[in-house]
Amino acid sequence: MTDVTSVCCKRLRKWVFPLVLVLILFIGYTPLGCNGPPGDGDGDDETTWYRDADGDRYSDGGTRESETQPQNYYPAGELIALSGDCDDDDPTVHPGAAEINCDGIDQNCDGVDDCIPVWYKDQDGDGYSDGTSLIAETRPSDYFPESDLISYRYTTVIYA
Ligand SMILES: [Ca+2]
Ligand SMILES: [Ca+2]
Ligand SMILES: [Ca+2]
Repeated sequence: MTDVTSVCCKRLRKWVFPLVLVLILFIGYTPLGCNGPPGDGDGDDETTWYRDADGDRYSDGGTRESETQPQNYYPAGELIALSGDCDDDDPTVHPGAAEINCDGIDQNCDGVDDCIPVWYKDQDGDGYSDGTSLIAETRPSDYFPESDLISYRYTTVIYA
């Protein structure tokens, strides 16, 4: 005669113990349990990443929260500034970049394209410049704008 209790215990050992083990492993890697390893998608290891699409190390201020590094996004420690890049498609444009005079592009992201007038030297006043030019806000003595001269040359440029 078969012992019912003994058969029942064997079945219990065969199915319940593996089931308990699977449950322990499952709970260990879900939000119900401990934090899983970085990159497991459970959201416990999310970092703020800052966008820098042109690689000039100035972010345009765009961010993402993610456990893994998205393309064109960097951690704060790898960037010079976390915002302020007014053209994140052009690495020559960012705060502190050298401004090119009056080219229609705001290289240093200060909100304006610097447009300082260029003056051409014509000391004797005959309408012909000797080729010396100067970039300054106000007209220096013996210098004239291009529109006032018959001829000018771009040989020498002096920044005031
Ligand atoms: Ca950038
Ligand atoms: Ca840029
Ligand atoms: Ca400019």
